[in-house]
Amino acid sequence: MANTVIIGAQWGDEGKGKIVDMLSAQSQVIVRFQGGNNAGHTIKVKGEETILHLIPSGILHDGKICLIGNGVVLDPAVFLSEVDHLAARGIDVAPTRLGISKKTHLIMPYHKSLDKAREAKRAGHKIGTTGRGIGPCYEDKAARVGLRAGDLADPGLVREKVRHALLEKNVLLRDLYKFEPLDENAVCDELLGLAPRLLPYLTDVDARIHETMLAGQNVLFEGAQGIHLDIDHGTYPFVTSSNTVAGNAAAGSGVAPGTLNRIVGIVKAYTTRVGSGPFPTELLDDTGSYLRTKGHEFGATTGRPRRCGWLDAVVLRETVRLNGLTDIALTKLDVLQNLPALQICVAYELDGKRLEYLPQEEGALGRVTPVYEELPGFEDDISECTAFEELPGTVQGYIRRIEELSGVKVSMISVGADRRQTIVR
Ligand code: 2SA
Ligand code: GDP
Ligand code: MG
Repeated sequence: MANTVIIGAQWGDEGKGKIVDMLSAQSQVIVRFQGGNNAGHTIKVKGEETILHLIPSGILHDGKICLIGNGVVLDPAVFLSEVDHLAARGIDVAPTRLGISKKTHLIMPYHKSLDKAREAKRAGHKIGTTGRGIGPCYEDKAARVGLRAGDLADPGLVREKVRHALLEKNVLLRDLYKFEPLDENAVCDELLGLAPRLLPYLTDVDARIHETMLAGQNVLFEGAQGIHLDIDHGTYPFVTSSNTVAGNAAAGSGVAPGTLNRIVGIVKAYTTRVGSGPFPTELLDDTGSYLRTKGHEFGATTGRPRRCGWLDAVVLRETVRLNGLTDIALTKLDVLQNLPALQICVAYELDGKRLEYLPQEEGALGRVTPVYEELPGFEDDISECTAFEELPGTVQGYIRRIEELSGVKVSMISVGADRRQTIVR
């Protein structure tokens, strides 16, 4: 299988958790390389659902090593509660199989306050963040004032960095945003109180991945969110604060780009988006509600209803180009059952011109009109199909059309949330 990167090809929630869980069987190490607990990755095994926000989706496989890379932003309390939750279910979460890079930046209480305060202030043009402090934490990383996991071993350094941070953040919170300022000692004591439990998990993630690769074992890189939420290439400013593109699997975990040999794009058979921002194929009608209800399209972290729409091949082609997809895993195909016809957006129209690509000027994507191609719908229940040939001809046609439009082979087809409901071609 080689070293594989899994990325969300659209705006997130494509079913990355399910596919990472499945491919973990063939990997020794599974690594998260960006984002934080804004992510909600769902895995279903024999009817039992697990939602992971920080810990890699390989954790349900005995003996696999799960690592959190330097590109992630980590909320210490959320990490420990996820550990406790899994441990209570009998899953091994010992530091021997779970590690955090010493270079991983920590989400602090003032990051969460600032995230919420800024969203509240953006009345009318909210980004729709998850409120988990993701953006402010990455801001501090870029400003070179962040706390990193490795700092936990040095209480003096933690106190100095928190004091420095609060000098600025409390002015913003109190005077600009009219939010509660934070107490320096309380912030430090809370974090340092968690340190004894966190320190055993700290490790040299990049060195461990390197050793795994040298031993000829496979490493799986688990992307979060989706390509069109990328801080550089997404629908800016309605994006998350990290690079979600496959290239960041290298920078966000500390491996050489040449070691990444397979890039799998997870493509939902339709499109969803949670939060604000342009979404050309959005359906604000009964079909959109049908997809939301049948696909259970509600945020796995915040519970927010997801916006739903048709598959967008323009979005998909850009994902193929930005990431060099070697293959596609097509998910939630079963959700399309019983729709009279299926639409795929193949191009846009903007100011009377046909576009085959996403316009890059801010706001322009919000003004395009999708150009649709109609394909026949299907009525059969496909959720128990185990081979491509068992799928109805119309469904096979839909998959082949996606391959033609994207130029990439659909090598996995997901027809239900459970691990076993996957067709491998
Ligand atoms: P943030 O919190 O700063 O990263 O928010 C910025 C934008 O990124 C979007 N975003 C997401 N989009 C889809 N899924 C995500 N994870 C959760 C899920 C979302 C949830 O699995 O359902 O529960 O609401 C995720 N995380 C961030 C976010 O909506 C903003 O548009
Ligand atoms: P992720 O963030 O990409 O991991 O995706 P989420 O977990 O946020 O959302 C995907 C949802 O779809 C979860 O509830 C999954 O259990 C579910 N799911 C994944 N694949 C399929 C599928 O093929 N069919 C159906 N019906 N549900 C699926
Ligand atoms: Mg999700």
